[in-house]
Amino acid sequence: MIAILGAGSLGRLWAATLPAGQVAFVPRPEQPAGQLSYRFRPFDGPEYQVRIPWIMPSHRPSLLLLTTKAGDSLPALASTLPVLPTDTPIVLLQNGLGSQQQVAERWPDRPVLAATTTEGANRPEADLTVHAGQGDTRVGALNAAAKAHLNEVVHALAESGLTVHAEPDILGPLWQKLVINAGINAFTAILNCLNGQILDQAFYQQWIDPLCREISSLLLAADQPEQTPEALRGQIEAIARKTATNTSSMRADVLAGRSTEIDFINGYLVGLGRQLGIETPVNQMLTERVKQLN
Ligand code: KPL
Repeated sequence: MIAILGAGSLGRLWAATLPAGQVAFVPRPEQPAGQLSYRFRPFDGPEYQVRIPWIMPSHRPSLLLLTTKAGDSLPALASTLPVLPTDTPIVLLQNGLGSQQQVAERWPDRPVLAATTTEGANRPEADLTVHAGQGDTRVGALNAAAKAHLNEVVHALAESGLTVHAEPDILGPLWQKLVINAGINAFTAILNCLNGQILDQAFYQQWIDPLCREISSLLLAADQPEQTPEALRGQIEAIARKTATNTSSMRADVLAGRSTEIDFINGYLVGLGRQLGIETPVNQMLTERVKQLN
């Protein structure tokens, strides 16, 4: 049984696609008993009703999949881990960077893995989850205790029918996704527009090259493969075009009055720059502007 902590769009996508009877949600303390029921629209089929039971983490799930927002990871795990067996693998599926390291540092003896996905899911209505775009999910160990669990975790998640790969070094794919989110999400939130619409806006045109120069220097200093600012801009714009009609997760958070993941995206890059002695004024400006939106 896979236990999912975090019943947002991605948590609901995994719950709906994993085989029925082999998946459950972990309840929040205030959650009523029973099951979570919602409509699910698969990528290429008609909508149907999904009913997912709640499970207490003490019931020995085969793995715990954390699908909360990055900023909720630590508090959500702090209330769940005391009753989760210590050898249960924990898979962190958060945007950005920083929250994964915080978890791995706080629970060094637990098997902690991280995942990153390009699957697209959204909730246009509170009880409807839509699998909006097919992608793939990469999973890798974050600490030594997790290495022995990697293959079994990939196998278990692949039962969903979604594409799942094992990654020997998950930091690389996490960085790749961070670059994309750093170059799209804040702009869509500040400009209050769809992903594809940032490309024609003067504010984006003004800041994208200096932003990519900052990220390029940070990648090098963080021992990631060298990427020129031009190459980074090309990657960001390819995804902005591919997801042109999407509302980014950050814009959706702002519109719904939720806190955003900016501290784990551009804000993470500001903190890293501070540690490494690299100036990051554009990341700083984007972080401040997004914080003013809440
Ligand atoms: O990951 C995304 C997000 O919205 O967080 C992108 C790639 C920008 C797609 O919307």
